[in-house]
Amino acid sequence: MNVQELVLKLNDIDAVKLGEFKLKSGIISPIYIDLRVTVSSPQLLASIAEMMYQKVYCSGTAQGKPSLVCGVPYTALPIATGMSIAHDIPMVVRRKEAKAYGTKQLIEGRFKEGDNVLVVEDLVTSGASVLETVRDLNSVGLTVTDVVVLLDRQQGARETLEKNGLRLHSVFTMEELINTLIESGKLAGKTLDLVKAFLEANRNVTVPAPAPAPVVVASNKRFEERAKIAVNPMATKLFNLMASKKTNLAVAADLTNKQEILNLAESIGSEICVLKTHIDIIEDYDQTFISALEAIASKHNFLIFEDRKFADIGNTVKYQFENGVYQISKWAHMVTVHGVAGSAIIEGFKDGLKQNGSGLLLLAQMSSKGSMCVGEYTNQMIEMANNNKEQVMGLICQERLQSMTDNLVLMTPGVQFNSTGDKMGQQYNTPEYIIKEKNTDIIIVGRGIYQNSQPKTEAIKYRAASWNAYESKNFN
Ligand code: S5P
Repeated sequence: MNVQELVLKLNDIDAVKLGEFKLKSGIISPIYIDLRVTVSSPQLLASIAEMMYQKVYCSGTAQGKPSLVCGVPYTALPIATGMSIAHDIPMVVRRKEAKAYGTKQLIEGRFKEGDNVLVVEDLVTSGASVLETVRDLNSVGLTVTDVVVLLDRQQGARETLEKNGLRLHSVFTMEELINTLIESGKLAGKTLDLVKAFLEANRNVTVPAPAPAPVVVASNKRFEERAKIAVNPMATKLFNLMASKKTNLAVAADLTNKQEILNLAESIGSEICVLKTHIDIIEDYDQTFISALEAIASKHNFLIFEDRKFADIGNTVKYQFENGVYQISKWAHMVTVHGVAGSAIIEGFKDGLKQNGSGLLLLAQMSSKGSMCVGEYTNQMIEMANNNKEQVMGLICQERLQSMTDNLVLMTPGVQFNSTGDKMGQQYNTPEYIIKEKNTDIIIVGRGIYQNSQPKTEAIKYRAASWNAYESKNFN
């Protein structure tokens, strides 16, 4: 099959669409090539994979056969698979997002450092997506010299990739596609004018370098230093409290009877920096509970964290925070907030936070199996925290990502010494792993302590494990 025949076949299966389409880069285009439909035409798909392979290895520019081919979900994945099977070249797959749990691999498949990878994409526009793929491959020690695509939309990708030391091979360009459509009478008149004008106007799209891959990094500052950087007053208070009391243990007091919670607080109060409540699970709740808990908190010097997980519109969370039976804003030093409603939710807390100088903890990642707080959602939560430093004191997360700044307190639930999980989706890691490997600041332990027959003895062990892990880190 030659290029003209291929283009007409793609046109026949509706892979070429004319109209108004928003590209990933945000540009509106009058022509859109949707190669996803090729999965419905296996013969054509096999030919595409072969033509792409030939383009790289018969043009004489590529240096020998690659060790691996890399497919990027979704469109290019079946193409790369076809190439891998036909030429017996093992494949790796670059995930769009690293999984939050399990093996946490960004690149799936077996490989060794230094392996050369041929990146296979369906099409390139500006080259930004390819650069992201290359970045992730490089981050695990793989090298990339050649990139093959079916279609080069001729909007700057070739130049951008060249600048980054990458050779781009394309089976056909947008110009060739359009010429073929014109010659066969499939593109004419006003639509043709629109397409031509668009291509001319968007010939060279410059792309900013892709954002760095999400990596777990340690803070090099001690809590005392971070207290000075923190903007939210409760974050400052908590950093100072941890530094002076020498504890980064928070306990989740998920008991349903107020006296049981007070007994627990009294017994472990000396070991913790924070006591976390779920106020709405207490069966015999009344206002006396709060004053009693506050007295214990000031005696033992810990803060009270109400894990309300607010998630509604600003107006509703304002009521939920300040009113109702619990009047949370009056006593909680910190509360948890989900980001599903968008950043305007913060507005609902502004008045209430002033009452206590308290702070918000945004749920950036969750410990439960199948959590949807991953990838772009996590990034958005970090951004929300960075944009609202006065209100947001920290994040609930499972790891410290590069974009999590030192002013934020990072708290991690899902911690136990001797369990990997429960029957309801909870997943556990050890204190050492969370503080030392995942670089967060505070462990939150619930059942590991309050269900133990000796909660105080157990709290002492958790405190020592997480504080020693903190002290063993490298600081400036
Ligand atoms: O992702 C999360 C966020 C939170 S706040 N996973 C969690 O488990 N939590 C809370 O931490 C949860 O509501 C519970 O109160 C505590 C963990 O308790 P454990 O008994 O599983 O240690």
